[in-house]
Amino acid sequence: MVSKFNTFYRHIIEQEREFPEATGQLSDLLADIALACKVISLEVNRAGLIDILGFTGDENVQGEQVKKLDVFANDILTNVMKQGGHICAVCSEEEVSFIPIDEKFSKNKFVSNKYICHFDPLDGSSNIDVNVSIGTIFSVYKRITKSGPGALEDCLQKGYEQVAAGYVIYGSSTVLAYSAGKGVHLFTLDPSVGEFLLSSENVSIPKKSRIYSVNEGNYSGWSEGMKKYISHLKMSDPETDRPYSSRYIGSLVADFHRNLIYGGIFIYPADVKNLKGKLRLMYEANPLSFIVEQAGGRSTDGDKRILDIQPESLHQRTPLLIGSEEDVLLAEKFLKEG
Ligand code: P6P
Repeated sequence: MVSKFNTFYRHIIEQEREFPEATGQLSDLLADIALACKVISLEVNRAGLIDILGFTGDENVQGEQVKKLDVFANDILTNVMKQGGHICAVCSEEEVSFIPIDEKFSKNKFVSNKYICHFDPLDGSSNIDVNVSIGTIFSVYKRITKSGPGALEDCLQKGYEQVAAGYVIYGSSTVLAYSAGKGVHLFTLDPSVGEFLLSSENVSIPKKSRIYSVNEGNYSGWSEGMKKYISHLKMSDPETDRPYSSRYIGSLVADFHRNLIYGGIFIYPADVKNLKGKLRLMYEANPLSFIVEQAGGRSTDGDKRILDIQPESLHQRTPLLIGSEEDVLLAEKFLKEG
């Protein structure tokens, strides 16, 4: 339980003071992201009331029907980032390529655009029309190139290079989770004052759980090892807390957030339809892996640590096993044994 009243901005400023070299730009950048997500939260919560539901008729780079709220969230985040002046490139799951941003967008010439951001502006958007929780996922890296607009090399860094990452879940309440490398902290939006208020500090994920989260509709396309692992979880053995409970919302941020708090393993493995898995490395796997490791959990593709994967392209996909450390280790063992 949190004993002190604190806002997201005050919290990141306090964290900033622990980094002597901090210039305050990362704090401002994170505050910009929180601002954009407050606006998105307002729209998501009004979506049922105004004619923003339904399809724009367009398709995104993933070939998925784009919902109007996806477009709205993408535009808000991109524009807030551009105006903030702290970044040299924006990479969005909704955009075919990265958006380079030159210093000219910086209102204050002394603000160097030394970061880059990756976003999944509204993950789980297929659930918008049925009032299931959806979310924004974000990831921040320091640029590699020295100045001017960002380049592709700035955008294709390994996940362990992230300086901050987090997500906002638009559910029964709007909750922001982030880490800047010193633990995972949760904030709940108080719409009456328009502030994210600290609700949990230094969140840690239970080392072992009784919850697994996977789309069992893909069972026939799984590897033998994956089939054996899920069957193992379903067997009755009180000594090893089995059978596990199956919980699958179909909205990654919602499934991840539940597992972060209660413990659990989320798996989206490779299958015959998705040979590289379905989830995106840069927009989903890396930021959530940063968070889960900061919370004491584990995240791999079944073989390699997600944060160690060298990205080859912006939209590349990866199998993902993420959550409670002991559960992920056991799942890896089944997958490797086949
Ligand atoms: P499936 C939503 O489209 C998403 O990207 C994630 O939020 C979610 O975990 C996954 O896809 C669900 O995929 O194939 O189970 O519907």
